[in-house]
Amino acid sequence: KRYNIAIVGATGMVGRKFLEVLAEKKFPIENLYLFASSRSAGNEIEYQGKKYVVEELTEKSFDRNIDIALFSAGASISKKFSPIAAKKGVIVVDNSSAFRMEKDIPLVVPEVNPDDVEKHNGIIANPNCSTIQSVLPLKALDKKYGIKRVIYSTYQAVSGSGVKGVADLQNGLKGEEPKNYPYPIANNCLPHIDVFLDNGYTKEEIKMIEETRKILGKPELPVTATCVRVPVENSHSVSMNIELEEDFDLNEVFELFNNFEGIILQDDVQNNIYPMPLFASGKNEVFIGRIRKDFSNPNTLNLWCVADNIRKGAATNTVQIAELLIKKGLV
Ligand code: 11C
Repeated sequence: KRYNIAIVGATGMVGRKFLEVLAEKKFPIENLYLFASSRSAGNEIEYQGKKYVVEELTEKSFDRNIDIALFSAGASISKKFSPIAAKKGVIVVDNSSAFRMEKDIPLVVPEVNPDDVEKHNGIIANPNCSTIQSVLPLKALDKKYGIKRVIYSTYQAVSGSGVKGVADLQNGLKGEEPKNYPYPIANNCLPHIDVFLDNGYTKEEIKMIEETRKILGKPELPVTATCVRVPVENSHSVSMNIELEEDFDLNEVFELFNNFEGIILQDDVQNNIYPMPLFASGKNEVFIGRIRKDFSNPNTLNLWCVADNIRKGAATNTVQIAELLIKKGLV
């Protein structure tokens, strides 16, 4: 069987990556519809040798027989158009933050909580990029030992801010003033991702905390985060300090990660083997390394987790959710 697929935000960084990933995975597409704002309408995009004209997204866009719509056009577009699409029988997989924390909307990472898709009411949310990569190792550990507390420190690439972030880094390296960030990102680090909230945290940090709890199904899990933008073009890195409910054996932990779908273990420090953003870029997996005991606290370990934020952190995970819907016969 083949499916009618729509992409909302088709001309953006993630929208284009959707197409790349769909093609790589040979996703069974019957008809493909590309939507964007009026500014991009009329542009042509090639998919598997055929040219498609980008249409302006309107309330009538979903008056066709569309099975699944992949949205990545920002939270306000998702808030307005996802319910319209869902009402017309389209299953929306939404990459924005619009619905992630809504009780009746599943927030899914297919390797971690695949069964949550079954509870959907027309909309499924794709988590924040830095959350997605982090919950894979957490799930592997939680199944075996139980997780007690998590401390995240992130090193996030400028592609997380879209083309404007990448331009700030590239132009900043040539000496130009920043246009997207409040300070230069070239040769700098900004402990500031998304807006600051009244409690002193950024929204990105709160997203990581709340989304982790929801995906793992542990609403009370103590989690804290410091999110930092670094002068790296693509792929986010996360330093994770994880306290477990019980003692663990490091070799057993290596084994757990080796056998967990979607994780690639890169941990051989004698030979300088550890994950790095430069080499994770272009890949769909989550890379884990630098696994070691935290001697300052019982039952605690440190690890370093790297993934392509536009692939596993966005497009790949969204397409995997669409594949999961098919696999489970939900579409
Ligand atoms: C960043 N994590 O790196 C953000 C981008 O909630 O989907 C993704 C924002 C989101 O800036």
